[in-house]
Amino acid sequence: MRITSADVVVTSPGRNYVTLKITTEDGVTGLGDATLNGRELAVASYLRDHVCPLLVGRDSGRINDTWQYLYRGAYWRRGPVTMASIAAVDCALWDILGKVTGQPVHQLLGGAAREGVLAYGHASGQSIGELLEDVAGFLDSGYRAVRVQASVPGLDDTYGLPRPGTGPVYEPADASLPAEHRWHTPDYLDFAPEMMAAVRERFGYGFHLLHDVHHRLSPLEAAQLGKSLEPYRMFWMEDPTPAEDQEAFRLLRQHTTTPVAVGEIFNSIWDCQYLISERLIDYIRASPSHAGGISHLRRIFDLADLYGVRTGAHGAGDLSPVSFAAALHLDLTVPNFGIQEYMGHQEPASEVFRTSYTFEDGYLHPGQAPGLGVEIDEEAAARYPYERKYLPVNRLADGSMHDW
Ligand code: CS2
Ligand code: MG
Repeated sequence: MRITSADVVVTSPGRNYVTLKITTEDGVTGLGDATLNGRELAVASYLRDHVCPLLVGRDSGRINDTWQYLYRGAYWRRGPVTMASIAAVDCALWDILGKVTGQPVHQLLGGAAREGVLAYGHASGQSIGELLEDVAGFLDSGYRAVRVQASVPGLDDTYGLPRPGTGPVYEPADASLPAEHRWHTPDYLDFAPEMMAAVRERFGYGFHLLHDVHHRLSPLEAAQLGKSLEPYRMFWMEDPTPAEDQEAFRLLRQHTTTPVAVGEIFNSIWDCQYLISERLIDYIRASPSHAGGISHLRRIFDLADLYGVRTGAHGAGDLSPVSFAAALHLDLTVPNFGIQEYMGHQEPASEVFRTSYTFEDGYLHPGQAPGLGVEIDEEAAARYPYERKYLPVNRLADGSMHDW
């Protein structure tokens, strides 16, 4: 069907989201998430000013050709802004195809390969005691997998912890300037095993235990961490060391059997290729909204399957319900599914995004609604105007910039 319009909706129901809405001549609409946390307007402009004019008049059903047209036609390839833009177009076109055919996207992808999508929740605490209480809540709610993050004694701000009184938000986004956090790796390396020991001692080994290191260690420090966590049978340690230095992951493999998950900041199959083909990771974390959409993420997941790497799609709250739903449709269908992050979206996101996915007994399901199963209420979206926000930055005690 011919595309008649493509519009970008920027809204901030609890946090900033950028959503692409494509409409066809028959009035069928499709949605794609184009949110790049902390740099949202760059993608909104890339779409509005450069991509949307190219979409009008194109056949909405030619998803593959549109992907190649936008990727090759840009000349300047890859990168978070370009690939988030292409991702939004791709997901919106899959959404339209589902609505036109009356099929949920997971059926268009060949149908379910499992009954449900294993989810992991985010437990956190300003202390180990507080963390344990939070873990108990997730286990009582039926979660079979829990990520744990706790405040590191001596460090004011640690990744993954809501600031008191801000609800589940832990990626504090300050309109003026990025919050400056302090980091000290030795304190963290001492604390992490203590945290995991406390969790296992209290709750045992009957659930999956995950942890996000969030890019902060050197390769050798990451190897030390992995070794120290082996007694606690981690499902994974995530982003143990910055993934630009991909050969460095071989050092981790030489020293520890703790599984490694990487990839939420990857935006193309070429970012993932070496770590996957060298079997240097166990889970690939790429997401539909950052890595070129359903079409491209499907290729990444298929490449991973060749090398025994399983999926672990990123699902933080700054990926909108549209991206989250797209991930669930892929999760349901790929042979090498691993786990799905489920941070949830803080209110009033549900005023703007009406979703069809469900969570029950530790498993998610995208539902049977045609397309992705998410609709946007543009009147509600207009009630939450964009506010410039930044992710925090990290500095060491001497003031050197570090990785947040
Ligand atoms: C984190 C993210 O959920 C995760 O694994 O790494 O919350 C990340 O901090 C945000 O997506 C950054 O915008
Ligand atoms: Mg992460």
